[in-house]
Amino acid sequence: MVRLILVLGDQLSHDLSALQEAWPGDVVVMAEVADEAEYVPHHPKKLALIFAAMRHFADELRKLGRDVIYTRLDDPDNAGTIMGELLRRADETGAGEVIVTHPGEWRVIAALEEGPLPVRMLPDDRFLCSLQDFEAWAEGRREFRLEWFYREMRRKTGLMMEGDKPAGGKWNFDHDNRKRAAHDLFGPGPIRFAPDAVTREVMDLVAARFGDSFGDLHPFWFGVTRGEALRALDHFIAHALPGFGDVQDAMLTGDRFLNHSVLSIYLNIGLLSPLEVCQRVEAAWQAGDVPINAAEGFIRQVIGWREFVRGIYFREGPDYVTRNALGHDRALPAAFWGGETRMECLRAAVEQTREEAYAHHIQRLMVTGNFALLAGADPGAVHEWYLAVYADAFEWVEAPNTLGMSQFADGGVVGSKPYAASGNYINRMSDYCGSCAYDVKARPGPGACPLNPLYWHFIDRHRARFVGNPRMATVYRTWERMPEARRTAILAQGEAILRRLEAGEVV
Ligand code: FAD
Ligand code: DLZ
Ligand code: SF4
Repeated sequence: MVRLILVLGDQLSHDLSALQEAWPGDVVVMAEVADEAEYVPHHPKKLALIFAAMRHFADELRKLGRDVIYTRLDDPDNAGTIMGELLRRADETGAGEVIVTHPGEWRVIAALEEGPLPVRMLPDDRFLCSLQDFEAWAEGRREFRLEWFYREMRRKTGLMMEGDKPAGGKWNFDHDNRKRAAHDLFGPGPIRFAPDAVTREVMDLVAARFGDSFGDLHPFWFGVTRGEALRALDHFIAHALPGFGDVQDAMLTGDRFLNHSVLSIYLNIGLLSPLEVCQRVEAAWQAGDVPINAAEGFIRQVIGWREFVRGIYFREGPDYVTRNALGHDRALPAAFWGGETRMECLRAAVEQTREEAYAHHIQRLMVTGNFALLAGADPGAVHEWYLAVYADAFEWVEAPNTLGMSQFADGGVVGSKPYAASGNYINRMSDYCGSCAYDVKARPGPGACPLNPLYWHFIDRHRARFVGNPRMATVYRTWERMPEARRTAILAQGEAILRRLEAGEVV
């Protein structure tokens, strides 16, 4: 009996478990469908990346002798959903079973499980920690902390290990990675690829169907094949990795990428595997080409954070994305969708997001994420924004970062304290404040940085929840030591800014 091997748009790996399971005669099904393209308003660059990479991958599979049935978005018979396409192909081929590698989103899993076709889901072994192994690690722990998980992953993979000891005598070189913004930090930037004929055709389709969505399609410079992704990896290792750790927390107006790898777009759709990327980074360190803090810092992000958030997403279950521990319910300010703002940090992060479908971690966490948190924005709306606007956004990785790490909507599953910060943090780590309409150092008043009163307003309104948290003790001591009159003035200004945001006024 023929079986359908479903390959989703973020499963473009030749060693995918579903492809390995295929017998001669099985048919690979790939489909561009409206349902996936429209469930959030994806950035046009993200859509072009996924569809162009899917088409190139299907061509590669055919060249390898696979039988592939591919549905284009503009196919007049396109059923519009993954399940609809599977049913159509099952009808055509007489297939009685679907084989798929575990999808990265509960919504897609439910659609497959609830459909009329028998579906067999195989583990996604591109990840280094299986869901069972994460469960075993998490079982019985009072709280989940990245550092402990990361050490297990180092031991498990053997990456940067000397016997059972971490290379260099320390697990974590993060304290070396706190350089502030300075113009000598300018990084080399990611490698850019010219779109070929296949990609240009996809771009025309995306422009015609999704041209009104938030985000610039042009210039499109992402790689869309494994070969290009490997070149992007080589480029990163040769040019940006040596300085990776030092500037991990910096932000600069004139440099959107600094020394970040911009590899998440390739890792998350399967063009690169996390293990091969880390092994290449380890080899560069062993060869003496990159310092230990750079190699360790990078590997920690990939085998630590990336695997950790996936474990949490699947462990916490489908309701994770609806959590709202802090009871925040304001609309997301229009500035997130390109509306006017006088805040330079926010304007710069949103502008670059619109143009690149990319922002680095500190921009996501400490600019857009921090502002949404302090403004009390509905975490569901914040989640939808991040899922839509970044080319690397898939729910398994986006949701725990947004709802957990950034918005504390999960009540502390991902992080032990909220990532809330005043303007001082942004001033220390970036050059944004110098060209801002607001003064980051001013006392409460119309020209003062809004993040400062919003920060203290956040601290004050969530006092009951956080005052007992040892990691927040200094913050509450500082707040409570301020003269009463000053606190009252700060809270009044914070309240006024929140009212203005609610009224849709420009902040
Ligand atoms: P680098 O700084 O070069 O880091 C190297 C790699 O480490 C990344 O490619 C990525 O694979 C991994 N990594 C680093 N930090 C994390 C993290 N916190 N969680 C998971 N992997 C990590 N990452 C996504 O891949 N998709 C998302 O949708 C996404 N949404 C985010 C939303 C918010 C609110 C925040 C705060 C972070 C989010 N991240 C997300 C994590 C991180 O910001 C991105 O992985 C990173 O910016 C990607 O750029 P890069 O490849 O240049 O990363
Ligand atoms: C994100 C995405 C988009 C935009 N389009 C498609 C598509 O048309 N066909 C497809 O198979 N996959 C697509 N994807 C990826 C899926 O949404 C993805 O598999 C889930 O989000 C799980 O990570
Ligand atoms: Fe952002 Fe405040 Fe600095 Fe302006 S002054 S860039 S709003 S932190």
